[in-house]
Amino acid sequence: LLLKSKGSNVEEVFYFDSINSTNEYAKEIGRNSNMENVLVISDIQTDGKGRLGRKWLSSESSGVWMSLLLKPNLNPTDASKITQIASAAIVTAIEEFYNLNVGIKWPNDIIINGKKIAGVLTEMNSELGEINFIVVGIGINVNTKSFPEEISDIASSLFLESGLEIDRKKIIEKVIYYFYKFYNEYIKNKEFNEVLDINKKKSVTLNRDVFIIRRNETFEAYAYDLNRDGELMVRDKDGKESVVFYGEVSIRGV
Ligand code: BTX
Repeated sequence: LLLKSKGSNVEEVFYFDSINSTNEYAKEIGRNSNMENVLVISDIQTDGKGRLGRKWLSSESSGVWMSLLLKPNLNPTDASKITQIASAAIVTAIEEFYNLNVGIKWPNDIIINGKKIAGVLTEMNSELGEINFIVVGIGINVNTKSFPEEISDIASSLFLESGLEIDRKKIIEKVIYYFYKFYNEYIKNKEFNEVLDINKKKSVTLNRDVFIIRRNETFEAYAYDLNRDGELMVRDKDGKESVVFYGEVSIRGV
């Protein structure tokens, strides 16, 4: 992999044939060393993770399963922007290789034709209001030919949607390239607009009714915008507007 020469900040790459979860491994490095900008990649994961304790199927080497360990000088409340940076990078990279219309289901799912082809899992370790490290995990179904029945209705791959088989290395390089392009813009220049624009333009969440799950209560609201920080703005039936936090939203029909 030419990751070090392609305009990325990656300092070290750990490559595995098989591992439980690249996020877990990257967190382990984060806890036990001062390294940063470390990329962990595995051909197969035996215990891939999604959000909220969910599982991410990655038992075949047909996808990209990777995690970046970052140590940004950011406020913990800004960590969610890293997810949006990753989503924007994935979409931009995919559209360079495939003639596909890629959508972002706010904030972390990448959707094509209504099916999930990639996801982002961002995990943060912070104390006393400071970030120790962030791990951003990226899973992309690249050349996957079929999915188990439990998820075959909701999951798809770039191959299944396009008929094209592409070397996973190319996808990895492009995603990392765009990730650092957007990340450096944000960390160094506090410039988040391009990422925000991509997240808005590609959103499959905006301009429709969504379900919000808040403190065990579910309500329906109209998602009308992302604010400057990339948070979802919704309007409920009484016209009351509020900001939705990560993990609170589930979108009907997608
Ligand atoms: P999520 O919680 O939004 O999505 C998880 C849900 O997606 C599952 O409950 C299941 O319904 C469905 N699903 C499971 N596997 C797949 C798949 N391969 N393709 C499409 N849909 C699936 C999304 O979580 C965040 C996923 C991040 C995965 C990366 S891989 C590298 C890194 N290491 C790790 O353990 N996780 C991240």
